[in-house]
Amino acid sequence: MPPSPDYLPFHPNPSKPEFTLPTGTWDAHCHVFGPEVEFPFASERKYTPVDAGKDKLFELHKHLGVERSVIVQATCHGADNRALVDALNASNGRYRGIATVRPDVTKEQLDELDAAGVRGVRFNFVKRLVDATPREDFLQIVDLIKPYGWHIVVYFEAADLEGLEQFLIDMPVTVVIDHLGRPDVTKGIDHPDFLRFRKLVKENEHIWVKVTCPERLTVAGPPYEDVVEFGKIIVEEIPDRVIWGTDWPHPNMKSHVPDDGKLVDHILRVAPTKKQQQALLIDNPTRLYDPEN
Ligand code: 0GY
Repeated sequence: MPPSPDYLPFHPNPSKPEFTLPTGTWDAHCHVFGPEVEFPFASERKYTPVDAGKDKLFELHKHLGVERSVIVQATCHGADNRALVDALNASNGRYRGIATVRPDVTKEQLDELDAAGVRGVRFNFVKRLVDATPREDFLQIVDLIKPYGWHIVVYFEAADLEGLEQFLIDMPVTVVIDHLGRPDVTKGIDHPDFLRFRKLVKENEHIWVKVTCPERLTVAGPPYEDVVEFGKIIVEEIPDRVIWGTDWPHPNMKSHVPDDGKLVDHILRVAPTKKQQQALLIDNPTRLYDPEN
């Protein structure tokens, strides 16, 4: 199947970042797509991306100076985690994964995912990406993954936070929220919606935030000036529970093709101090994804 016509491919030639990433930096949110001939996309998918396999990802990380990474299962692969596991197995133990599973997942499958480096599962609430999953299914999955010490990654739109808040507060495992909770950046950091989000993450020690996707949240476009204050305030308010990632290969981008080098440089604006960078890029993701080191 050809790529969706309204979907832009990833940047063919990203710039070299001006910011030299510190040794041991984690890209804690990226994906692998296919290649489709080897790892077909799921029949229930809502979009068909361009192929973006593990070799391309490894190449990008080398170019950017990223050493470690967390590959997140994207909805176009459904609960078929084979492309993810294949990439993890090829990473020589440097990469971790976030899988998608259904409540009927077996212990053998979970064992295999864990051995490959999976450390969590993703619950997706974004209506354009997935059909709704009953809350009971999510709770069953939490029971299954808890013995492995895994966490959950949640993806939702800002408007859905109110209905989800108690569910997230009650989670008996660590919760990592994707893309700053997807705020409406035209409203400002002191708008009641983002204040609700800030309060939630400040008051709940088991909730972490990905300071990711300025390219997705922006209305103004590059260099994402309108997103800076959102990332910066979260880094300031919960410095020990934030992680960063590229979101390569940027599925469903329609406005522009993000330059991954520039996305690295964006870090300097949301985490301007060395201490903040050390926490965001190294110490926090290491604690979550490789606590023995
Ligand atoms: C992201 C964001 C998107 C897609 C997915 O799983 C996915 O398909 O997460 C999106 O379209 O906003 O994190 O890659």
